[in-house]
Formats: sequence, C-alpha cells, structure tokens
Amino acid sequence: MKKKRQLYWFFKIENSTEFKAALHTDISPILTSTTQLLDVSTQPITAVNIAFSQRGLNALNFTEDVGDPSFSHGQIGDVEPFHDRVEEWVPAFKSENVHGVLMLASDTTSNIDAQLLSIEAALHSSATKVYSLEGAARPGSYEGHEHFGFADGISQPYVKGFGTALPGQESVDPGQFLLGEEGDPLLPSRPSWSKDGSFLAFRQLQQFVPEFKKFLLDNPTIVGSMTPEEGSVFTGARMVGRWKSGAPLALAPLSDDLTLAADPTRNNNFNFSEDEDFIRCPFSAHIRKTAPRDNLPTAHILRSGIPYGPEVTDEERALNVSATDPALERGLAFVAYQSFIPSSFAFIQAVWANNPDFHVNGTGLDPIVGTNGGSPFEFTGIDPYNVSKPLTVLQDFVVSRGGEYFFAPSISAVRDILSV
Ligand code: N7H
Repeated sequence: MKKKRQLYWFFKIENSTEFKAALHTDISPILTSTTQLLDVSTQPITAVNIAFSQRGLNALNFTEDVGDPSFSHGQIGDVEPFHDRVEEWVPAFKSENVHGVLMLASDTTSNIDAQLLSIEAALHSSATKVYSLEGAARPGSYEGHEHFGFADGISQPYVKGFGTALPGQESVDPGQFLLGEEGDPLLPSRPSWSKDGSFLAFRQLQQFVPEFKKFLLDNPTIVGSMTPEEGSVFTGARMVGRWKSGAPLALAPLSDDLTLAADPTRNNNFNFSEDEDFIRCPFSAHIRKTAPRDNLPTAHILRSGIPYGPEVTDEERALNVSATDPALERGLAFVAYQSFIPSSFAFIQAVWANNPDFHVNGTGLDPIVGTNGGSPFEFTGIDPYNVSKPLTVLQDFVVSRGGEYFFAPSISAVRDILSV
C-alpha cells in the first residue's frame, strides 16, 4: 500500500459475536486485494487491510496453531535477543489488549479519517482502539526518504509469479511470504484457513535524528580531497551501504551517483562477491548486515514501513538533541511480511544486526538498527583504508518502542471463515 499517509489503528475485540458480524458484512468487502494494488488504475482511494495478533485470533475462537512460535508468543515474548529496553515500549504493546490492527492508507489524512469513521460506525462498540500511529511520507523532496535522510524501499525480493524481476532482485518463492504456497517451510502443517495469509512484524522504531547527524559531523571519513562535510556524508553512506540518494556503495564507492540512484534497473543490481575485504561496502553497513546477498543465504522479508512523526525542529537542530516532547517523536513504523518470523525478521534483528561477529569476527553491530540494550557498542569498516578501526555508538540512533506480531489473513479467510 504505497501511499503518502498510513494509519495503524490497534484494537481490542470487546464482543466477538458483534465484531465477527461487522468483519463479515462491513470490513471484508472493503479489504484491498493485491491484484487491486498492482495496477494504479484499480487502486482504491483508501486502501484497507486487517491483521490479528494471536490474542485476537483466540478472541475469535481460532486457537489452532498457525505454525509460528514467534507469532504465538507475541512480540514481547520474543524480544530478549533484540535487546529492547521494554521500559521504552509504548504501554499498549506491553498490555494484553492488542488483538489486531487495521491499516488504512491514502494520499490524504481526510480520506483516512472518513474511512475510519465508517469502520468505527460498523464496529460500534464490538472493538475499541487501544493505540494508533500515523505514518506519513516526508515532505517535498524528502518523500521516499526516511528520517535520517536515506532513500528507503529500494531493495525488495522479487516474489515469483508477481510481475517481473528487476536486475539484481533476488527471486524468491511465494511461500516465503504467503502461507501454504510453494516454498512455505511449514506447508503440510498449516491450518487450511491460513492459506495465502502472511505474518506481519510491526515495530515502532524511534529515530534520534539530531544525534545521528552530530555523530556524522564528529566522525567524518575523509578520503582524498574530501572536505570534512563530504567526509561526514561518506561516514553516513558507509553506515548504511547506500548514499542518501539510494545509490549503492557497491557500485558508487567514493561519491554519490544520482543517475544510478534513480535507475531501478541498476540501483539494486549488485552483490558483494568482489568485495570480500569490504573496501567498497563495510560488513557492518546496514544493508550488508541485513542482506548479505551472495555472501550467504539471505533471510527474506518484504518491507512495507513508513516514517512517522514531524520533521526535526530548528531548536533540536541547534542543540543537536532530540526533544523529549512526545509530540515530536519521529521514526519508522517498520513493517515486515514473511511466512516464518523466527527465520526472517527475528533472525535478521537478533542473529545478524545484533551480532558483533556477523558475518566476520570483529564486524561490530549494525550501526543503524543494532543495539546493545542502550549500552555503547562498536562497529568497524567505516574507514576504507583502515577497516579494523572501530567507531563507537554511545547512544542508539534507533530505539524500539515495541510492537506486535500479526497474522494478515487472505480476504476469503476473513470473509468466509474468521468472521462466521
Ligand atoms: Fe533497513 N536506513 O534508513 O538506514 N534500510 N532500516 N531495516 N533494511 C534499508 O534498500 C533503516 C530495519 C533491512 O536488500 C535501506 O530499501 C532505518 C530493520 C533490509 O540490500 C535503508 C531503520 C530491519 C534492507 C534502511 C531500518 C531492516 C534494508 C536501504 C529503522 C530488519 C534491504 C534502502 C529506523 C530487522 C537490504 C533499501 C538489501 C534497507 C534504513 C530498520 C532490514 C536506507 C532507518 C528493523 C533487509
């Protein structure tokens, strides 16, 4: 659902009989199908999707094992290897009340509000809001860029059978994302109603943008005739593995290349096979940590997040510190789809991003999403001429405010099974 605005509306089911009736009659007909989304001409003004936590399925009396232990435990039961500080979590995600999430996406807030009003009227008091988060594309030329300033949403796996693969896109069986399809690791044991559904890992990831920018200013990587400012930009690019434009370091190692960045036939067409000494792109770079490409078998997720929160204020910029006012919190409403969370999102976060020895000893943590539970951590490889030199992150640039795991069923399962 690629739209400029998106609302995540987390709800609790209060009366399952009435909720099922509203789900069947009013909500299932407005759920947006993949087919609708694939072509601009058939896209609805406001796209609607719904997903349930294990508690939500239980409330609807679907207690059968869907085959994913992370989903069954719920995110809070799975979080220890992520090194989250649960005290930083949004209270709703620590409660037992998040039964599901409605996701509404459109180009304006008023479209979303109108759609939500009609859904709330249909639900009446059968479900109540426990929390909501509004995502929005950043303004003007920052659209498509997350809050640190980097173009996001460039690299996605190609799902076999959906459209055509772009050069460099890894071709993946649909069962890596859709339960019951070819390539689903648990295909024989899934309940029949789970077919074509997908697990959605939701994380509210707060970003400390002024602190990130200050870190880059304090740690420029100056190569050749680069100015200190250019050196700071280079450090940021080395931490991510792409320039802010999206151009990959693997293809543009020393300076940005806007033409390359804008070309979908080239901007993802690389691997790291000729960069074993990580001169072009550090092992610690976020995109190399989370998708080592040809170096190792990759864990697959389809990312579908959107930034949330306002732009950095003048005061924050002047002080190089994020405001403590909750209204100024900003970050990424991170969403990843997959058919088995333990070997996908949870694996990437815990076993790769948070592992200082992945994928060679001494790499350090992923400087963007790795965390040592709030304690300082090191990462290496940023200086291409002194790759073992460590840099230290004193305060995480990305902090988890919690989340939940959901199951997004197929539309027919919502209409014909879960709601009757
Ligand atoms: Fe990342 N960032 O702005 O630095 N991510 N990410 N991510 N991420 C990617 O290729 C970012 C997060 C992946 O195939 C890009 O679309 C930020 C989590 C994967 O080459 C940028 C946050 C996890 C890829 C960012 C965040 C991942 C990827 C490059 C949190 C999994 C594809 C643009 C606030 C646990 C890698 C692009 C590939 C790309 C950023 C979160 C995983 C710029 C700011 C939690 C698999």
